[in-house]
Amino acid sequence: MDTLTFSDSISATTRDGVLLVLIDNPPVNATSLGVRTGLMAALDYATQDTVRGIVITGAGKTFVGGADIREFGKPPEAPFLPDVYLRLEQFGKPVVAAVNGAALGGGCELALACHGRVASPTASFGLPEVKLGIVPGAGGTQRLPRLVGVTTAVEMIGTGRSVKASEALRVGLVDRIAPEELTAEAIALVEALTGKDLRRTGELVATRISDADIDAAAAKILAKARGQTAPGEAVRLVKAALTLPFADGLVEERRTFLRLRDSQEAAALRHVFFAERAAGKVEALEKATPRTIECVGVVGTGLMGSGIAVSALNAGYRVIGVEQSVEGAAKGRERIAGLLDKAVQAGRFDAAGRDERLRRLTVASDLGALHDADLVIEAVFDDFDVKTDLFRRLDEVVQADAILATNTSYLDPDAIAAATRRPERVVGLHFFSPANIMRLVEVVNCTRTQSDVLATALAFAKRLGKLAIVCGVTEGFIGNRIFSAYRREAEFMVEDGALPHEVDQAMEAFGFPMGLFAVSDMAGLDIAWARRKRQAATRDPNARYFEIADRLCEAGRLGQKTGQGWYAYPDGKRTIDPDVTALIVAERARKGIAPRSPVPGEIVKRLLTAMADEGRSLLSEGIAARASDIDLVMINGYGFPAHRGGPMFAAETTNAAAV
Ligand code: 3H9
Repeated sequence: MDTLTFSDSISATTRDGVLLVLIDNPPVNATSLGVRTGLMAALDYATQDTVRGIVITGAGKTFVGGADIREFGKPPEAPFLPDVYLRLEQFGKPVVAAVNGAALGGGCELALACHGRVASPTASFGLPEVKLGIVPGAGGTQRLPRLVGVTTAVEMIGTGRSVKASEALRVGLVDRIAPEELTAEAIALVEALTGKDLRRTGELVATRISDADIDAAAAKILAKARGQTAPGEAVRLVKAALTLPFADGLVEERRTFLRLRDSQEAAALRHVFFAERAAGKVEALEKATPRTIECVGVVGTGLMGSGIAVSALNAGYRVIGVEQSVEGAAKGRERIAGLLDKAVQAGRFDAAGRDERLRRLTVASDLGALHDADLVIEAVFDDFDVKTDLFRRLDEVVQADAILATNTSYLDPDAIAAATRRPERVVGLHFFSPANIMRLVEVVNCTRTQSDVLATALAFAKRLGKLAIVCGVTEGFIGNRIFSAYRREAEFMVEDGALPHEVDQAMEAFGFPMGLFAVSDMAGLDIAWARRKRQAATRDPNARYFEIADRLCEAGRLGQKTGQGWYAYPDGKRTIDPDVTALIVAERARKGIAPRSPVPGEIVKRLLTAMADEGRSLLSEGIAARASDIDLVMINGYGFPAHRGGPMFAAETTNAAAV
């Protein structure tokens, strides 16, 4: 069979008069210039009488991962993607997409422009553009609602959620799933369509549903947008598919796409996208081979431990939980089963999936049960003596090549490792609560951690579906150190003249889901108070110290759980409390501080600067490998708005006066 070459990334063969077009543009077959010109050339070729129709598929495991994000900083070059797809849709012979893997963004739009779609069982479809701060720009907002209805389209495009092949079939996004012979099924569909009126997606009429239904779907998305522009624009464009002729809808979509593509929000989210890819690459580990992990031990099955256990069960591991008593073990098992039940209710898997996971779980009451574990994660009370004693005992019961991981938040993992006979097999795995939901894990490379142990911890976190960020040993690791700097600066601002709710409102307007003082109230003020008391003896007496938090705790205001903290909570609703304001005013006077109200933009600027300064210290100390790792930690663990790019990115780029 002769191969035709249409560009550097588009080739084709013919079978039974059908042109089989292959998009081969590694790593993800993005629609770079060569793909666009090649598709145009393939369409030119297919006008010949000998060609009956076209099947388009992708090389490798991806169909098409979308537009080439690396081209976004440059002026667009013709042929433009919407024009390629429009020509394809208007083509006089059947064009069928054989979707062999992920069809995302421009890849999904390609499939939408075809006259038929056949998917492999592993295919997925999505328009994730809002996650990049943009909207689909090659017809997605106009074709998807015409194909699957406005409500589904609003939800998919507004959130950027992908759907698997089975859901795509259910909503009408694909015509068939081909369990085995994808190309043969696609050719069969070309044959079935030959000689018939072709179903051109752009010519369909989007089913009208009530405005109330659309608004309800849109409201859900906008409530989560937290000041991000793209989701609202996406919703507006999908709604336009109901009222505007297709051609006008495309013009409006393209205009919006180009405007958003050049926005600060899109630049920030592109930074996040590439930061995530960079985080997985750890220079020192290129030659290290991860060890095989089959069985994971989790010591302590409280809130954190049960979440870790569920994560490991979801990833297919055998899990052995350990508690101190038979009753504790029974309760631990119940807690884990409860989390699995919740996942079933949320539709993540079915009851059979839960039962299968439970069969891989043992919860025991003695450490000896961990004899077979390849990796043991401790999630016990964050106390140095408790942890070192546990590690000493673990050292005795586990195999010589088993890895020991500590989930400590603040203790020194090097000191914990030193309690064992093999500190080189100890690593930190700092999960965030709830561990079965939160995506971030700080993987702590302790001073003596062996490189294959670190590589194993990273591979393990990746298999859990987590975003793993490697960091060195320091109190609080990356996240809590930046968070402490953020909190310290916020507190100093309160002393200097701002009120807690003003700080919170400024950060919420910036995009945090909750301001810092509101978060403290939710978490409880007593934990930090206890830490301050522990550190009192070693604190530098000349360092600036914020006493207002101590005064609140002394007054029994420990946060939401006591009904009062930085705020009051009559009927559970957060309200500004004049007593707190009075206390702040009195403390300022006692310290001789002349208060000054912050000027607009000052709160955000000072807090970003404090975070970025601490970030630079982490970099110079070698605790974090790159600034973008710090951004990812704060976005995924501390609610920093992704569309601001993280503290390091934002401090460089945010115009404080504009926020
Ligand atoms: C769009 O389509 C706009 C249109 O509506 C309008 C146009 C007019 N471009 O994730 P991985 C690189 S916007 C360039 O580890 P996986 C990535 O950087 C786009 N590069 O692989 C990495 O490079 P490196 C909408 C891309 O197998 C390598 O590929 N599409 C792109 O785990 C491997 O990536 C999206 O947002 C790209 N579009 O997952 C989809 N995508 O090795 C974004 C990836 O140098 N992509 N790279 O670090 C994904 O979700 C995943 O990459 C995918 C593969 C699921 C495709």
